[in-house]
Amino acid sequence: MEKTFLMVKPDGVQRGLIGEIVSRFEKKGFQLVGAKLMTISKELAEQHYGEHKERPFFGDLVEFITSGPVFAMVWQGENVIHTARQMMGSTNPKDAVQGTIRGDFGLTVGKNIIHGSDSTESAEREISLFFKDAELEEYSKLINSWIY
Ligand code: IDP
Repeated sequence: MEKTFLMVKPDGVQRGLIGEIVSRFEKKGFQLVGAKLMTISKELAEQHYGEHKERPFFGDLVEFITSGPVFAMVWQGENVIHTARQMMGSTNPKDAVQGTIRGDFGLTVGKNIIHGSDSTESAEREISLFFKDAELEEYSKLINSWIY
């Protein structure tokens, strides 16, 4: 089953949005297979956002993502990578449609509440950056037979 890496950023944690965000993915039918509250080191932040290291906002992005705890998660389900990105909304909350997480709760691109992997390759890379295999649970839920 497809897996993705999702993370409530420090602004989302501070604003008390962990429960709201987890709830949206649970209600959609996705299954949580790993989660932890953690503070990201500068090294991990630079690896995670490595593709943006030449961008002018890279320094601010690393500073922000390490500024307080994040809630890191792995979710699984059919088409979860793409669907989670749709549920998050556009990178800039001003363009994100209402009903999406960024559309409902965010105002600025620098504090856009949630991260989600954008491809199969980035999902695999990000899951292994943040989680050891032993931190991911494999379990079946009876409700899945009412979803699939
Ligand atoms: P994504 O988070 O929707 O995948 P990316 O383009 O991968 O978007 O950018 C990573 C993060 O960098 C964004 O979520 C946002 O917080 C931040 N970011 C992107 N563009 C800008 C910008 O122009 N100014 C400041 N921060 C930005």
